[in-house]
Amino acid sequence: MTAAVALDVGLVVATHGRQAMVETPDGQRVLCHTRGKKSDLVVGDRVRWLPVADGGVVEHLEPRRNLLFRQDEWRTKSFAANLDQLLMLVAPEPVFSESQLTRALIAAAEAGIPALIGLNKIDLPSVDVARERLAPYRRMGVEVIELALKRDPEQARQRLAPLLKGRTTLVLGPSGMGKSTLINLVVPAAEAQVGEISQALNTGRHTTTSTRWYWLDEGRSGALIDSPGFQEFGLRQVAPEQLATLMPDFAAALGHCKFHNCSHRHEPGCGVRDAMERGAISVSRQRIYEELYDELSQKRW
Ligand SMILES: Nc1nc2c(ncn2[C@@H]2O[C@H](COP(=O)(O)OP(=O)(O)O)[C@@H](O)[C@H]2O)c(=O)[nH]1
Ligand SMILES: [Mg+2]
Ligand SMILES: [Zn+2]
Repeated sequence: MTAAVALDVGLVVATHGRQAMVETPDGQRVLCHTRGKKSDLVVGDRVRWLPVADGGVVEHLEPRRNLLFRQDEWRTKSFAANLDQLLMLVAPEPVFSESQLTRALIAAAEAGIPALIGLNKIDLPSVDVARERLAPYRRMGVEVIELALKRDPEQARQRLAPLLKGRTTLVLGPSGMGKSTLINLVVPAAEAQVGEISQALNTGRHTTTSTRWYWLDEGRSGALIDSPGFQEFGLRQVAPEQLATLMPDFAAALGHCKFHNCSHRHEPGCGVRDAMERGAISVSRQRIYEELYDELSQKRW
């Protein structure tokens, strides 16, 4: 028997510096320290830990099923691990960035994590513009869930319940889209769940600077992870040649290019450009592809 087998298993529900709040299978929470200078643990990690006088020490990280992260030029920022799905929340107002949406979807595709889009605030008159902007995403097979989290919470709850049930879902979205409204709607005693963690980890109760794990049900079968908003969403983990394979509308047009290493930008006999001309790929998605291709082709310092 190896030493690891004798250790207790646990789920990381919050991290702060070199500390991690680890939840045991029976729901106890233990404040653990990590060994080494810096903790690489993220919310959703499965670990093995050892009880010590004032809590625990994380000894071992179990292999991750997946990890959602952004890779900016200078640093990697992990969102969470072992996810069943990503829910990208957007709204007509404030106007969301389609580039950010696409970047998040590409990062999820690269990590092998299914993604859904939640369109919130459908009670606003500007919703038609937002629907129009999301039409290409629907066409390429991304499910778009229409919600009015504040205006029609009952409808929202009914719509979301079957999608969230029994799964671990990371909720991402720029600020102002309704993430807090969503958490408060579907998570029982949301404030209490994070209040305890914040107190133990010594982080402010209302800060949105840390990632939080919320159980959806008493049986602890489904969970939401709330993550702070982001400004940049770097995708340096993706090679430019890989981009089209991670964008479903582009991927559907692959396999017909004259050149096997076609960048789908200016080569003759390009199947992707044919698809663009047929209107199968939206103009905004073309623009985002170009922008990303350039960005990812730039040499790192
Ligand atoms: N019109 C409208 N406003 C909403 C709806 N849901 C949330 N909001 C508002 O949008 C604002 C941002 O919501 P919040 O949950 O704090 O967003 P967060 O920044 O993503 O956490 C708040 O003023 C909410 O009241 C909705 O269904 N309709
Ligand atoms: Mg919020
Ligand atoms: Zn091509």
